Amino acid sequence: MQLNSFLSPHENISSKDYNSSPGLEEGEIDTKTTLRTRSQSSSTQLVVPENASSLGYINSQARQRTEELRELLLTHSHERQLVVLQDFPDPDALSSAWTYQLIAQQYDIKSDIIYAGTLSHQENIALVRLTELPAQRWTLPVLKSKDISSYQGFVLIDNQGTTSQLMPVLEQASIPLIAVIDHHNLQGDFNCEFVDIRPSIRATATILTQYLQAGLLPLDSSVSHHVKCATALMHGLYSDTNRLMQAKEEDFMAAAYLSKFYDAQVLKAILQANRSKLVMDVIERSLKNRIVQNNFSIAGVGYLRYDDRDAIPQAADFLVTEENVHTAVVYGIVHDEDDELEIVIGSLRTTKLTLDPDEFIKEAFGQDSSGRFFGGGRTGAGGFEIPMGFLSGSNENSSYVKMKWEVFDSQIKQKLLKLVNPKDNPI
Ligand SMILES: [Mn+2]
Repeated sequence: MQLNSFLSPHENISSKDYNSSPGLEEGEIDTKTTLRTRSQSSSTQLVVPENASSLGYINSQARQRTEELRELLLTHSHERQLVVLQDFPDPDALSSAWTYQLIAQQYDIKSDIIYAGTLSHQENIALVRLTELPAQRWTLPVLKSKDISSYQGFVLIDNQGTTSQLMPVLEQASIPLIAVIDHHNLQGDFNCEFVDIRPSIRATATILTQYLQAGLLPLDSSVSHHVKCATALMHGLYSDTNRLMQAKEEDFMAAAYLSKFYDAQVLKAILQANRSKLVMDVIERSLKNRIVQNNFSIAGVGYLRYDDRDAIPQAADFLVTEENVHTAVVYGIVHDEDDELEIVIGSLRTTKLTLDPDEFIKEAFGQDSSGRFFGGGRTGAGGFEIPMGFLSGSNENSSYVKMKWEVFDSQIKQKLLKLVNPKDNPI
């Protein structure tokens, strides 16, 4: 596939093309002297730096986190790091990771952005191609074939390690987790040097943009990869906030800053990427199979290829637009022909303000034997992945294949309907 060849693990477009601009001198932004608070100080109060015209507004919490990150990067300068994304990275993850990579370069930290799954959403593929975003696909066998001992640590961005297959291998190799930067609800305790998890923010791209604004890497519109990175961040912000409709003040502030650097033409081209026929087919199946109860629309779409995995959230996006539906859940069995692996993958989309996707998914599916949840979420959206264990793997016998789907389909439906149907179990 074109995509895979573009993202061949042997290809490394991450380092040599980007000349880092000179690093800021330490203490160049002195929060104590250059900031004036508008009113009584509080951790979320907006503060206006003197150079606000060029950097925009950032609140004191963001500024403090930035200072902590600066310290961290100084401590780790000259090291090599891995930036680990969820298996199916979205624009928010991809753009945030790239921004981190560019920031870290200022401190002579060389990082590789990796993910184990695939890019399957047409917009994500367009984003990576059009901005030459330096993410690399490292499947499990690729990771195992690498000498990862040359990395002194890894960083999780837009995820907390629960959605990456690479985690166990990194843990086994004793590569330390150095930082977590995310906006999803907290999914565990982290014993690492830097944690910036802010669920009140709608996109990780906002958090990374704040680091830029606070001076970790001032963008320059005459630098081509700065423009591309700003475009990627804008796309990340757009897609995680439902085209800014769910954006909050800080997200708008970040978008305002990025608006001075991004390339509107490129963003338009990314957003206009067409759906593949396979995605259309999955949407069709979701429409045919959906059941609507109590304003929930639930649809199982059967089997789909690994590369088409992103058709599931797109089908959920579509189902939630139906009149009288506030929440859509779409799921299917995704199979990876190379690894003979099968996994149930699902997506939830909701427009109901009082429904917390994170809580809903955790409540519906519970935890596995090691206490791990099958998924979680953020505002308006959530996802889950349920391993199929012994039942995983393809089978020639078509009635067996059909039966296996029916078993999983009814089990998932039953768990969802328990929450959806208030007669049985009010939420
Ligand atoms: Mn995100």
